[in-house]
Amino acid sequence: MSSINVAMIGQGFMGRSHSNAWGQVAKFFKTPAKPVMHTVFGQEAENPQAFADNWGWQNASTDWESVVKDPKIDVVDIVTPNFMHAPPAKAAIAAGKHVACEKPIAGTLAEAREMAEAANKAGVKTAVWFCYRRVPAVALAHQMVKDGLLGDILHVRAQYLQDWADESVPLVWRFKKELAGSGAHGDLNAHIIDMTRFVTGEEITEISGAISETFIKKRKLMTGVSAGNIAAGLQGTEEMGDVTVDDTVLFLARFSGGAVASFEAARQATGNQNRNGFEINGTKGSLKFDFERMNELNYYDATRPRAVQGWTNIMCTHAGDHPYVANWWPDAHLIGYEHCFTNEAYDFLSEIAGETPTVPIPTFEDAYQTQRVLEASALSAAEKHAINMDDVK
Ligand code: SOE
Repeated sequence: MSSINVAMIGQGFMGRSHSNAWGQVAKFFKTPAKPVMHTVFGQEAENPQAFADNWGWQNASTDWESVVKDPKIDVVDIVTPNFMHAPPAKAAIAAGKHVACEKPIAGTLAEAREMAEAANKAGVKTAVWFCYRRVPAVALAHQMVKDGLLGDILHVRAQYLQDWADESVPLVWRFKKELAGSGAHGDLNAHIIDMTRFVTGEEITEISGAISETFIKKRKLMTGVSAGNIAAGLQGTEEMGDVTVDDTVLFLARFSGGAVASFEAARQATGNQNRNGFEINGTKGSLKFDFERMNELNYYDATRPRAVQGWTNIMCTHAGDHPYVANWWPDAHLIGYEHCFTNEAYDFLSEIAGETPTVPIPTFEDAYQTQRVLEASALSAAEKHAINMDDVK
């Protein structure tokens, strides 16, 4: 089997999930080429050598510019905070590399546009890690809508609720505008915008009624380098710093097929850990998904005789029937968060090799469309009126 050299720019939470994916993918999937974990970049203070040793990268570097230009590298994978997506992505594209990048594609719409344009012009393959597309239940929902099981889609509700209300959560980069671009909006709404665009197969055409709020305005300053990992229990000092991004953003939307939609991203939805999901109602039926029960998809078939209609809880764990499942464990043994990244690494390797991925890849162009929706919603919140997506480029 041929091999393909991967370099990863950044570390932290996503660096760990991507390293795991690159390390696992050829063990569980029949990949067209074997990914070699060639080089990882990290800042000196992050100790990239220790990260490389732990995760199986062959080399560590503190100079991302030389890494992305290295002729030995085929794929550049970017997992830095959002403000640092565009510089390595554009440099890698200019060097003719295929590029995978964490979401949201960029901190600003202008950067997202430049990245998409550069990739289109260079003709390299790109992917943005909207990992929830690769949950088998979400990929199944996409297929069910495509197969017409929901009929015409009339109504979409999407929410991404997290519980970061506790003030012990320190001032990680996700709370700083200059590093993240926005808060819950780019971090969480980006996922549910992508997921609903993916499942419905439609574009968002209009945004209205957006509300943006920052409830927790100060958090404890952190010591040391942020691993960006709330769950690891980062420590804060007694000194406080300003939160400069939103923590709650709601908005309404209209899809190209005419459906109306609501989106909610909230960081202080106490009691919701990673409650990321949707409900989609169509003329022939409905679907419900909640990541906190990620192996399940709820389906309501409204074409059945009224007397026997009811919600069906589909366990998406059947190797022969559900996307990706056959590559993991025997039927019914469930998968988790990290599997979505490995599924995605497989799809990107397939795409690079000219094979059809299991479900479509969110390319830079695709992620730029999601970023336009984020921008339109931010405009609607600031200007307090509806925004036609044609006016947001
Ligand atoms: C933090 O809010 C975070 O890790 C996001 O950045 C991820 O994209 C999300 O899926 C889980 O939460």
